[in-house]
Amino acid sequence: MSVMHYPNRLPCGSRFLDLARPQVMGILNVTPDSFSDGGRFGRRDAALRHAEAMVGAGASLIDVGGESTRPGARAVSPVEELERVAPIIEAIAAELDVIISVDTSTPAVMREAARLGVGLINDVRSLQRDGALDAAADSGLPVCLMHMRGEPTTMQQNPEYADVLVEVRDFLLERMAACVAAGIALERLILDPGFGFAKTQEHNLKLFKHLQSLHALGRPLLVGVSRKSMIGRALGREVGERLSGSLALAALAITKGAHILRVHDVPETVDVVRMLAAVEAAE
Ligand code: 7PM
Repeated sequence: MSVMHYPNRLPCGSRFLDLARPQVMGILNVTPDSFSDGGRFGRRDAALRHAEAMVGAGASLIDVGGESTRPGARAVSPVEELERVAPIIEAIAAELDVIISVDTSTPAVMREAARLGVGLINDVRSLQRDGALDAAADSGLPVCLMHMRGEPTTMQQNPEYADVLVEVRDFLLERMAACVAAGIALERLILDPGFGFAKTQEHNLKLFKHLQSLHALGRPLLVGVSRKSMIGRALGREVGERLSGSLALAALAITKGAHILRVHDVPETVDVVRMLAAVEAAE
């Protein structure tokens, strides 16, 4: 038999991501407000234990983020961001069999994270910072491009779109072209509509309803809606009460062809993925 072609296996550093079935990305925030007890080493161990639990529950990716993208959050220096994420990335790379994703817009963090063994760059700013395209290109890693307008601090101040679907698609197309021009092949790109980033409730719901239209861009889709305000607004639930809404959207995202779900609640989301797969496997 000749060498098989695996169009659904995305190379992520030393590992492969199977895009033939939906994959769960577990969120690991390493901002000072998370894992705050126990000082620096206590934080690293707590983060590692949380990552380990998510991997054990079936996450194939762990998204490590050190810059809070929260509206109104204080800007973090590249050094501070690196001091937060580097020890966690090192610990996960040494201890766990999982693809590490780094949630960053900072070129220096991309370069160092690639050296430490991450398999994916997840940038909510779609490599628009100075030097980010080159840093990502040099890493050789796949990149998740996410739609956002403006900056997290101000993005929710009256976002307006003539047609949110068209504008999200055109933005992603423009960033895809910028990546190709910088030497990042299309085959390395993952796309994300950026739920909750510079969007009203109506924008978020419309984007979700028509998620399938983004398949026209020809690349795998990542969806991040876990515990977000769009669930809070639709259901009138505080952030700690959004699991059912998150799982409903996880099931719907898979039904609409999403490839990667970025979530807080890994065991529950993996059950959703497995339940849908069981039904799909029937005659
Ligand atoms: C406050 C507001 C805290 C928003 C955290 C967030 C996404 C992401 C984030 C996403 C990709 C969250 C977000 N969201 N990366 N990073 N897609 N690719 O709720 O939707 O986790 S941060």
